[in-house]
Amino acid sequence: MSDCLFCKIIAGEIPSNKVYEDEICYAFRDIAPQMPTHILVVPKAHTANISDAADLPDAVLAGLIRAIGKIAKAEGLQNGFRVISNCGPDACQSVPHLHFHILGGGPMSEKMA
Ligand code: DGP
Repeated sequence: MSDCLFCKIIAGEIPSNKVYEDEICYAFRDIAPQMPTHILVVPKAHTANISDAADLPDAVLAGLIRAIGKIAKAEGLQNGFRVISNCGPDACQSVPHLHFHILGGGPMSEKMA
């Protein structure tokens, strides 16, 4: 989508700190990290969020989860990490392109919201 921030990052039109890329997804460091490790994993195909993710092929959905696991290993998050995908206004989704936050690098609260 031409006016989508994350589509522009994937296309290299806006710079990003890339950590991983394959045919399905692109991953880069969050501009405002909330943990020592805070990475965004986004599908190259545009869809707004999980509510619309049924539009994506199963191979893309599976590929995203596989990529998250690979990235977490490569980042040394053996002690654990959290994966969050904000969906819609109640969850404060600010960028309407499906993305998964990988958060780690230290202990987190048991409380998730
Ligand atoms: P969410 O609130 O779940 O939609 O998360 C969007 C995240 O995207 C938020 O943590 C900040 C991050 N972000 C926004 N703009 C940019 C950008 O231009 N570059 C990078 N690297 N991250 C961004």
